[in-house]
Amino acid sequence: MSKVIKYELPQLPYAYDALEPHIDSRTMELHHTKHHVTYVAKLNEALAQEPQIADKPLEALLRDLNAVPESIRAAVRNHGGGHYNHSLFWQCMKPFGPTPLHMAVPQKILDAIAKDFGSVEKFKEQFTMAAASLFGSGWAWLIIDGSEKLSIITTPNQDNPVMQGLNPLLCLDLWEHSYYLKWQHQRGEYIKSWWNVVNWKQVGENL
Ligand code: MN3
Repeated sequence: MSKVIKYELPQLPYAYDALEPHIDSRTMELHHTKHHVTYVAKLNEALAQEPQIADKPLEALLRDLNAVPESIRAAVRNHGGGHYNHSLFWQCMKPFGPTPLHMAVPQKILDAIAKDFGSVEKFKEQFTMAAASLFGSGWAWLIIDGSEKLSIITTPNQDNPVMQGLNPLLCLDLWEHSYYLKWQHQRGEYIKSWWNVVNWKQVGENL
């Protein structure tokens, strides 16, 4: 019998209040213990119905959703996507440090961004614009494709680049639950604030 993978809520690599004042403690706590936890529970629930695919790693399921039985395909897409996206999102942030940007960004990612966007500042401008103009709930991503080219994409709901055969390096949650308590309708303020807590070292490791 194949082993059924039971997903668990990952621990945050920092305290709920560690991203203050850029991302508030209450939002982090609710986001982690109410939203993310639900994606995990519903993913487990779905996979329990089709145990023959439940030994496949989540990334493999998301890369080939057509191979997931139709009865749970939407659940794996939404809740599996939700679990994957939030797990990456937590890692892509870290407590704010006063290190100048050009020193915080590892050389490897600095070079890759310079090649495809001109500079980190230009990349940030483009990413911010893409994130601000996404309609409704979804995510903004920095991705790398099969030919090693970096680009910015947005996805609706809990869809992600893995589902398109792309590899994510950095992601930003644009669902209102990730900023509404602090910023209400001002998504632009949330995005601006979020840049202060981006974990560039992790982005470099994702490359
Ligand atoms: Mn979220």
